[in-house]
Amino acid sequence: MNNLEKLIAQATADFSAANEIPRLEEVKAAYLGKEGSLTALLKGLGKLPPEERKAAGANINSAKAQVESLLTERREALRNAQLEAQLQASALDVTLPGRGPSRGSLHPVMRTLDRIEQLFRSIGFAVADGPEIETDWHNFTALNTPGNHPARSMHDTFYLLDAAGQVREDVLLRTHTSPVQIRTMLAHAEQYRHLDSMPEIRVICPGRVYRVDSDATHSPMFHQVEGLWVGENVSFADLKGVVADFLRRFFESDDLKVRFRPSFFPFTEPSAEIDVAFMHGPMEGRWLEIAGCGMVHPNVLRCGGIDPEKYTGFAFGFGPDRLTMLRYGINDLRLFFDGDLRFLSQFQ
Ligand code: 2NM
Repeated sequence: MNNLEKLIAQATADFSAANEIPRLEEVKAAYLGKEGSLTALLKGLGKLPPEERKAAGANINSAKAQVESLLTERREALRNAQLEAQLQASALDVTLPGRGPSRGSLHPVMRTLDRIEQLFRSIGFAVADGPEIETDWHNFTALNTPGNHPARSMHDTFYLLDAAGQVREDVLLRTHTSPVQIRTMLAHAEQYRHLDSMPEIRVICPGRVYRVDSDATHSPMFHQVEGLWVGENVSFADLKGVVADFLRRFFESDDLKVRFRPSFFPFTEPSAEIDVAFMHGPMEGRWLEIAGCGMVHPNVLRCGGIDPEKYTGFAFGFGPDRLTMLRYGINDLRLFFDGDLRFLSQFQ
């Protein structure tokens, strides 16, 4: 074997030893690069005696052509192998069953709302809703909440902006569903205005409400269900019966303890907090605050167009988010509103 044949044999061995294209390009430089062995041979031609130059030049160039074609061949082979590997890796198994659309499910809080509506409908309550963007009159004034009440401050309530970006004092995101009760009373009073007496109002108002508050137990948007029963001779005793009966049915437990603890709300007088205690399970014997209630304040009835000398009423408010947490043993309220399917799909 002459030197050029050895060089070609060595290049063949070096190229096939290079298993990736970048490595191959490095090896190429050792032959064809500026400092490469073939390049050096070509440069050395000038030092040969003139009569040998032509034949030597032809031999070197032929060797160079062979090395280049070996290189191209190897490059193609590596490229094909790479493509083949990629195709293998992303291969589709067409025999697998199709994925299809996944089936959604009701949000756990909506399941609770459905259940609450069903229970109240069964005792003759209607279900009403109303706007989430409210006037300050419906949300506060009509609910006997004075102008300087802290709930009216921008620290507690989301106010809307006008077109110039200035805070409007008169339009807000409702902080409770009570404005729906005001609207219900006004519509009812209007509907029966020509009669001596009107039929009773029995209504619950489930919906979203908004407050400036955010941590593990408070979300800036949460849910409420408020109830209202107005008629002649509606008493606190009726309130206790309706609420205690509802709670026992909601929690499917006859030995649930229910307690009414005196409290204050601007829109009711007298007012009470409602506590429950489970007589079995992990929360056994612990009092949990679960709702507020009271007899509707005469000023509120008047704002609803109803004569407080003739009619009385009771009202109550629950947090269905909390009821859902208790029912399913959930400890962080924010899980309800993150939209994480790993959480939500557990409530099929
Ligand atoms: C509560 C507690 C006490 C309530 C009062 C009214 C209205 F509009 F009839 F006056 N609706 N809801 C009320 C009363 C709500 O939630 C804790």
